[in-house]
Amino acid sequence: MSTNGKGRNRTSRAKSNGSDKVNELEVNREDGTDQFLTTNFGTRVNDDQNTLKAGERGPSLLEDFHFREKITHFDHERIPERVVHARGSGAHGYFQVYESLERYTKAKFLTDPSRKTPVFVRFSTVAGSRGSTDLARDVRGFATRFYTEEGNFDLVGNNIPVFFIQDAIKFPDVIHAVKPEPHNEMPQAASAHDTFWDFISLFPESMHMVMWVMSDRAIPRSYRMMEGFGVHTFRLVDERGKARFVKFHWKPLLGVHSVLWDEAQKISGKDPDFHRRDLWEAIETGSYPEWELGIQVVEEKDEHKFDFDLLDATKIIPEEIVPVQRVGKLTLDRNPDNFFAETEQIAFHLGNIVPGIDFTDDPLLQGRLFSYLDTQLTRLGGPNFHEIPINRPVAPVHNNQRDGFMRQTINKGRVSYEPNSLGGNCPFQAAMAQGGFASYPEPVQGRKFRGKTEKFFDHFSQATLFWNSQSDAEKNHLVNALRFELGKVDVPEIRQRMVYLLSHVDKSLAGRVAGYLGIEVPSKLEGPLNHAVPADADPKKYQPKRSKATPLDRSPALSMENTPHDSVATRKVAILAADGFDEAAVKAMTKALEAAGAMAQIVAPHLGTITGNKGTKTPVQFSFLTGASVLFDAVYVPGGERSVSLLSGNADAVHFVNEAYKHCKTIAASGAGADLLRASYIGTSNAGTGEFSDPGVITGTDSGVRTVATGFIEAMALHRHWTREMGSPVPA
Ligand code: HDE
Repeated sequence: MSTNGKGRNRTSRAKSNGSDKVNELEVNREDGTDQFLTTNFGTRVNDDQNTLKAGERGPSLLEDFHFREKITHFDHERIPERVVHARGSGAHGYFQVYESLERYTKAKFLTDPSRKTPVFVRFSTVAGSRGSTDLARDVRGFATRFYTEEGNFDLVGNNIPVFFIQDAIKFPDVIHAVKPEPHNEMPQAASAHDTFWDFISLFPESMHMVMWVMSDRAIPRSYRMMEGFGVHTFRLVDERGKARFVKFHWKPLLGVHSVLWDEAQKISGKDPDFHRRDLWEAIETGSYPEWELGIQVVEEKDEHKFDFDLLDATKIIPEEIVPVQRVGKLTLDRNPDNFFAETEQIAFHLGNIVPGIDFTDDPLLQGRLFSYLDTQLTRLGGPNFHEIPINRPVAPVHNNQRDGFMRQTINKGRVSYEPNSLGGNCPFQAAMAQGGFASYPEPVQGRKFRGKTEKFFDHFSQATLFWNSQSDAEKNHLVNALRFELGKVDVPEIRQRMVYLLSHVDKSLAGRVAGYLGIEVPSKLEGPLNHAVPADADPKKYQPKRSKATPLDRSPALSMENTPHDSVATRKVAILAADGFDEAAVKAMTKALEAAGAMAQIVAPHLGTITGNKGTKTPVQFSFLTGASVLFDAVYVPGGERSVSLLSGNADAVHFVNEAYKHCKTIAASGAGADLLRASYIGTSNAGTGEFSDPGVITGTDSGVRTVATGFIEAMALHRHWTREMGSPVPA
């Protein structure tokens, strides 16, 4: 079967160099350069400016086939957006395993280190519509398709390792609760509203996930600086048929970093495409995003040795208990040619699996296995979405599935059933030795049952573990996130129930949130804690129970503080300058930053060029109108008396510095540049001494700019200087 005639029917394939999918897509690419404009059926168009009319001022004619084709196609350009994860962005790349994992799995892409397996990754937010901001407080989707020689494998994960619910049957409920409220469709892309917190306050099962979503993880600095998680426990199966449990992780080589909530809200206005642009630009400039694939492997005999159930998607396996082995690398190196054709039409599905990997009975995973295929029927308009170029595997496809809307394959022969004698019983089944997928023969027994086993009811131990593992700054951010979110809730009873639930995670956390909301933490509330109880069940059985044996007080791996803080690669630095800036200092600073992998851009009072102290005209990338501190990681102010005096008298320039300071970013100044810092809040914060002792504020002379650059780069690698938040709040 083929729409391209080339390659797809190959039964033996040359080894991949990572470009299999690139080549496979080639036949579908269209480029109008130097070509005539035609109709969809190839007739060259002579007039694309005027409709065909009866008479010079007469009515349009039905006969105008070109007009009707053009408008009809336009009328049908939109398809339904994804019901969740509608807002997203993606890229192509490849995956390569470091060394054979044959000790765990027979999956070829995990056992052949010489092979570069093509991938497509789509990142997303969950709740917002297609056009919503990238910077919403939300979980991020991290969905990876591996186009392996044995078929597509889709690892459809998130940037948070747990989920709100344990059973797929609650998914419509949690999503309805978080989506804009149905009567007025507000708010967009935000969980800060009554229906979400109403649901959560009645549903303690979500509390671990709530801790993560209220943490800075939900406002990443970049898709390139997020972890990814398969969330569920899966299985790896080796050549002999032995299975082990596995959790999948993606570890970003740039570390895990986030922005502040105030910053996120401002970015949403200044550049709602911030993450999309960041990913696009990184790839265009050759700074290819990279992640290592991590696996946590658990022997089958150890299935029950944990104080939580491996099938419960609201739990992690702490890395301190089962270490993450880094086994391969994912690199994203090519932007899509067309957003709709590739990023929008990709249809991920957990059921896209290859021999050597298998499912578990996690009831969330089991439900997802149904949902992903089902949803594409509506979104992509019928059962043939697998033929869309981005969805086609690089492995050959032969089966007896036929027809349906938009069928593209021209199946040859009279046989479309099996068994058959007329077609030599082709296509034929593959034995396991020939790569046939055979489900892992997991023993299953028991009676039909709707319910949960006991370990599933420990809703708080890991929520507390997460809280205990956060740094002071992270705790403050989490508290503020809850204050913000619950502060947007109107119904007092919902706030009450929420602070009560929080008190089961940590009393000080609950107290700090309640204090801000101006309420008491209730010592008891009427009714059960968990309201998600079957009609005939005993509510007592459904109430949360903390596990008695908590093996860990804290897990350092859960704190972003412990992520690598040693690189400024791909970080964006704003150089604030105006006419008269010190050219030599800017040149030396730019050189040092670029050598460290960072990117420097000039922000000035106007666009075009500014003239340095040696008379050189220098291009400006942003003005204070088109740029903003929230779009940068750090700020440098070079000397040059005139430049600094112009900037010090410019309220936008002073605001730029104040805001960067408020958001705990690294700020450097050389020579007279320090005067701009003195004109900002930083000056007053130093009690008028004119000296700068704040963490992350680096000053020096213009001639000594190399020393300034060294300190600047070291401080910037720390990402942020959170201790500044502990002082008095900066007015910006
Ligand atoms: Fe999804 N989810 N999900 N989800 N999910 C979809 O599939 C669903 C869940 C995730 O970039 C939908 O194609 C159910 C967990 C990502 O295209 C839909 C349940 C995790 C994406 C769907 C979950 C995810 C989706 C909507 C509870 C992390 C975006 C459009 C059982 C492990 C993929 C679509 C992309 C998308 C259903 C829970 C991740 C409706 C029923 C847990 C990254 O099928």
